Amino acid sequence: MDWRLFFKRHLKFGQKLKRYHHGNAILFLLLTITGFLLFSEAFRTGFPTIRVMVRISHIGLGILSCFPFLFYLPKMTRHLNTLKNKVFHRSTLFLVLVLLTLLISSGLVLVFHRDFPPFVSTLALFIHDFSTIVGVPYVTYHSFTRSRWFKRWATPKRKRVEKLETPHLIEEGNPILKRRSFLKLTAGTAVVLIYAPFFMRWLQVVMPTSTPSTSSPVEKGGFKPLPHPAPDSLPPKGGGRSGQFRYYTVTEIPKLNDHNFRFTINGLVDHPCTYDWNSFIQLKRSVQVSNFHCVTGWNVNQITWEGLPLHQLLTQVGVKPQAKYVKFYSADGVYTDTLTIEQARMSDVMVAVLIDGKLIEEVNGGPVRLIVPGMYGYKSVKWLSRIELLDHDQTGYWEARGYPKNAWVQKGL
Ligand SMILES: Nc1nc2c(c(=O)[nH]1)N[C@H]1C(S)=C(S)[C@@H](COP(=O)(O)O)O[C@H]1N2
Ligand SMILES: [Mo]
Repeated sequence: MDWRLFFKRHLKFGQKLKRYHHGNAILFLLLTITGFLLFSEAFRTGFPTIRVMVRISHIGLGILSCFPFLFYLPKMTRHLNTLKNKVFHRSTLFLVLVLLTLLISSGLVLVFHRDFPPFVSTLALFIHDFSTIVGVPYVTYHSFTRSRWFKRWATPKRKRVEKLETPHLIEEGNPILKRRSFLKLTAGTAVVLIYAPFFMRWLQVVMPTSTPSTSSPVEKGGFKPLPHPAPDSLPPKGGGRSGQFRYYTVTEIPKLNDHNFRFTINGLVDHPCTYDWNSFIQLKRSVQVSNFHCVTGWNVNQITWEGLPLHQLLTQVGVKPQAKYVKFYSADGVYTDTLTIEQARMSDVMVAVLIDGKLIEEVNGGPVRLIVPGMYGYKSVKWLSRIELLDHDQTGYWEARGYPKNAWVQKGL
């Protein structure tokens, strides 16, 4: 890479193109790094405090990356003319431009996803992921095979001198081309192998799983007896959910079973109480169908939840007049969130136990999680173990780390 290109004035056409190309390459590298951090589970757990900062940098870099692209567009016709006879070049250029357009436009939709209907953000997230999973391996391959180092390696010294003197004939038997295409193929295979695990991981995230995992204690029968699904719950009244959860946790998944399970309501209430698994599943449940939205853009629709409406629980325990806030604790010992008492009394806020007629899976926050359908997912505490009524507000886990206090999915509520 020639750094001087960035500081020179009055560049020739080819040099200008090179400058955009290099600018693009640097931005793409930084976007890949920040994007990878945002996608990574380990980063969510390890560095939650800087997650929001990384998100802002990713968006800023994304906006910057529009510039080389915009500067290039008016020069595109002239560039294409110079590539008239290079079919391969033209098609890779086309691929790169399509990928960039997809990445930039879907990225913009994701930044402003509150202004779009949820299905648009689901689609934008899919496009953003997909163009990344295609684009990053391609760019890795491209930067490697175009590097000076690779070129030198692919062309033996003796031949390099020769090359200067006599132009090569492009024919099957040409040993240099043979060596080069062999090495390119090897590099290509290596790149595919390196990125395959990421691709598989992404597929797992977005594709509907036909067979639910049976590895967690929840499904292995760690919870007995199993709660009996209501007729509305199985078969699910909502017809079965559409879309995939992206399973998030900022801690290890807490190991829960029917022995150590406890569910407590205390604080400013008349009758504080703690339930064990047996008594908990005796509580009266109801069924609702609702959608789930994450602030990062994915949505799951038509979920049939069965559980305890929170307003009903609050009435049972008797809320003291001083109580103005309701705090939710996760059994992971770290994650908490708080609602105002008015929000907590909304009819669709639920302490959920069954999803589409089955006990909620461990990764999904089971056996008991909160759901607040009107707000972003970070209000929906997983592995819910305690509800406390308070007279003062407390900042939730992600809110303390930069997520907005206003978590309403619909703007203006
Ligand atoms: N205990 C706990 N609850 C949590 C989280 C978490 O990391 N830990 N993540 C929140 C966020 S940001 C979202 S979007 C949803 C994700 O739910 P899921 O992992 O079942 O998809 O859970 C919320 N509740
Ligand atoms: Mo989220």
